[in-house]
Amino acid sequence: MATGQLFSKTTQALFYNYKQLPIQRMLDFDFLCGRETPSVAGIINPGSDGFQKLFFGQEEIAIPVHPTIEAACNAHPTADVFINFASFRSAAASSMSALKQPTIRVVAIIAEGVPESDAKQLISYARANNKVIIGPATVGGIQAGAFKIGDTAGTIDNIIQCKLYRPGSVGFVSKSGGMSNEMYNTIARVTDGIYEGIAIGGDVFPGSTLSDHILRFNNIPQVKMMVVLGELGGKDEYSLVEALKQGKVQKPIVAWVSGTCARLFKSEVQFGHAGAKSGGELESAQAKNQALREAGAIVPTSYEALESAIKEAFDKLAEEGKISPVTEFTPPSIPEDLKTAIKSGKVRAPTHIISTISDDRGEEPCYAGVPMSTIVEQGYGVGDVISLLWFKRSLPRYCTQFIEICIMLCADHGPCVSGAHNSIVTARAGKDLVSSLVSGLLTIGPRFGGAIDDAARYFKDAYDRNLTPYEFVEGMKKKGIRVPGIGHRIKSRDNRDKRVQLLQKYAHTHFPSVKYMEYACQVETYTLSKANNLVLNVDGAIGSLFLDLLSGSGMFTKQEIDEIVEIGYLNGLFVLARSIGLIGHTFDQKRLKQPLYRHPWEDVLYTK
Ligand code: Q5B
Repeated sequence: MATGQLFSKTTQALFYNYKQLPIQRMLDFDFLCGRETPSVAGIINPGSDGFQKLFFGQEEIAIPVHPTIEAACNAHPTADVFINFASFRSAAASSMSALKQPTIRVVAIIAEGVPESDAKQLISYARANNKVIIGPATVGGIQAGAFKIGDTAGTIDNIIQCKLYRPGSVGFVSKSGGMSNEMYNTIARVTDGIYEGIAIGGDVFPGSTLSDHILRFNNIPQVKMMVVLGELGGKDEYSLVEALKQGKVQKPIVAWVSGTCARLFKSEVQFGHAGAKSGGELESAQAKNQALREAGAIVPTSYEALESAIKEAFDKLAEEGKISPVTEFTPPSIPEDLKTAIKSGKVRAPTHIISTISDDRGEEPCYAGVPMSTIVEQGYGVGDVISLLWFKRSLPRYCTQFIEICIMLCADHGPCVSGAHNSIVTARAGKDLVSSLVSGLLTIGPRFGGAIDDAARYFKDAYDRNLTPYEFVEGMKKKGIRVPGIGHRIKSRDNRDKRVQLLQKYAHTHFPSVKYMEYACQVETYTLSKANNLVLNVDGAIGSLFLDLLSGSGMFTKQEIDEIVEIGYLNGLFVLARSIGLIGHTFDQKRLKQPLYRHPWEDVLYTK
């Protein structure tokens, strides 16, 4: 790289902290300039690694993510710029760590509020080791058509307008990042544009000074003139005055120190930057402008006259034949992000998912249109929530209470049933909660707990077709199908299932009609005539009673009832309820520190 050059069209950076927008802006700038390689080689996201997808023009690229600065530098030995987007709390430590890496040459520190003592240490280390710091409290810098730090120069539109996608002849340095955006525009209007622009940052102790960059620009042949935008406060501009006096700068400098209005205030004013306050006459904008003027810089009489001063200086160089014509080209257009295009109404895109039960986009989540606050403030219960999320409507309280009773009654049925057994064995095998729960849930099916839907289907079909219990049961037998909802391993005519009785009692009291349940009871009377354990079980009771709820509540059309039965909503009640018990069994085993379960040999019939 030529003397004085900080960057080139092949410069690559390591980006500290994952900040999607500034990284994407760097890559968009690269594409605009026709760079062949992305200017961000790697991202350091402390503690995590992998890849981050970003766009390079129209293509998506995967940029490696590294957990430490060392790892990133080892992986990308040619990336010599470190762009530090750490917070002010960790900016100093991470910057020092980057400066200590042999591969890193330039460190840009974006954070504001880095302690001055830390900044001084960074500066002295960088100077002793021939490294360059830009910042702290900076937006960064840009070499037109080659390399850009983070958010420098703002949006792509601004970059195009300021022709920053190709080099001009002006070296620009300022304290303020915001003002540098403004100046890129001004300079583009009256010259052939920026060659390089740096914002050194507004802190009292910047990592590199105005004169550091001016002296650098002086050595870059492509830079034909320089523009400096200083500000009141500090003495940085005087080192430039000194350099001018010593004849170290041979190219024209147009300079302006802003903050001349400070005198209009009665007391001292602190402007936006930490360093932007006048400590005395010497640090005032007027004094610094005067000193620069006397040292040979072109200093206009006001900020408003700065543009014409730049124009004059540039035109003079052009007249003297010192400006080579810029090769103009139309930069490629950057494809707009889909999100932005949709927002502006330019495009429409098909969605991939349709959802009708809940919405989390507004101020508060809604279940079937009912906001969370209503659910809480109006004392909704779990039954009401199920009613909203499963049935997409607010059912009457007697219905939602029935749902809650089903859940309470089916929450557990001891440790010996299939589901609990599986969860217990899984928990004792050292598996986690979700594995133990799921292993229990997987037993729910046509024999255990998952007969509610089939019970509802068959009872409904038989009742609606006016089949007698005899015709129904014998018809099922002929087809070789056990009647879902009938039969139990331990419950019988003499040991009735209390849950079934409680559900029936509730329905008798609250439901307008229990015709399906009564039909199920008639079926039970018939099956009990065959065997003592062929009782209406909890699945059969819930299945038949839910038919009564659906048809008796007047809240569902016939078509909706058919759909609910067809899709099979009702096993969901058992799944939801029994999850409570399965979780309980899992915790129980873990609390009791139960060892790995092994089934006893004595309990297995080994035979051929
Ligand atoms: N037979 C439940 O059978 C069970 C018959 C039948 C006609 C029937 C059985 C069955 C339908 C599915 C059902 C839900 C497998 C049950 C639940 C939750 C639980 C569990 C808990 C909890 C029990 C003996 C004879 C045979 C069979 C005949 C049996 N069922 N005929 N329709 N439904 N029911 N499941 O006792 O002539 O000798 O060959 O599949 O509704 O899961 O607590 O444990 O909360 O956790 O093993 O309550 O009824 O009887 O198989 O030895 O059969 O009766 O054809 O006749 P068993 P098996 P045959 S509630």
